[in-house]
Amino acid sequence: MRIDVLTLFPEFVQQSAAVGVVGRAQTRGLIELRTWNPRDYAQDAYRRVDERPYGGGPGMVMLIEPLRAALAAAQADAAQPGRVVYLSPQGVRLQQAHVARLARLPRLLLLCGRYEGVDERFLAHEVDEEVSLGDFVLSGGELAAAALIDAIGRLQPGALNHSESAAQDSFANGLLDYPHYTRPERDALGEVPPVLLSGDHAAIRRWRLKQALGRTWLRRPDLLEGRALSPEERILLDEFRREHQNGLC
Ligand code: 9WO
Repeated sequence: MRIDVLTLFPEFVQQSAAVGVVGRAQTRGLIELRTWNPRDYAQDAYRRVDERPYGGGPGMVMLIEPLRAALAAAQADAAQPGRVVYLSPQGVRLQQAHVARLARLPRLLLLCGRYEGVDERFLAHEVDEEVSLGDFVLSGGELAAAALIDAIGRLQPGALNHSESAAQDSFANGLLDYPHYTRPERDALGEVPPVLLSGDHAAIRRWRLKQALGRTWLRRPDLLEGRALSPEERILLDEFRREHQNGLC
């Protein structure tokens, strides 16, 4: 998959994608990441990319022209044009299913805003979708773009090793993750749930599913609203609720 990023801070975006699973996806040729700096496409001697907002008020707005030229250069640099995504708090809230959809595209272009944002006319005519990671404000879109590149990169076929399989992910099944334990078995902070030491794989699978259901019910009941439960899941969640009511967990 080819990802192009329009950003005033190309080194930041490149460095954040150079490590870990996504860095490895790049060396494996699964992701090709290119950055384009609107400042390189500014037309005046000062390489201006921002101006004061019409109507007054604080801060600066990103100019149309350097963005348009940078986007045209990026689009022209590959065989087929790609979908343009702008990262901002005004966008559609991102969810894992949306990430999975974006990860299947052959090409994606991410637009990172700075200052108070981008001239609305550019957004209206050149951006295909606006995406938000959550209801908070950053000082620019780069950190959000880096997060999206990470989420997309790890879903590329071959990016994860077997032990890291995305099928196991929190949200892959619409539930929160179950709790994890490792050595030692006994610690001052507590003991490992005995079922995990039993070697009974069917019992372990049931316990984990029950914990995932129970945590989702406790912490993110909204996720259960939009999800049907199988007969087994219904029984496990009822068990969890009963034990919770009796103070057992
Ligand atoms: C800053 C500001 C300062 C004074 C008055 C109004 C203001 N609005 C903003 C603002 O929203 N700046 C944004 C910074 C412009 C677009 C890029 N920026 C950004 C993206 N901040 N947060 C995000 C973001 C992206 C995706 N998910 C969560 C947050």
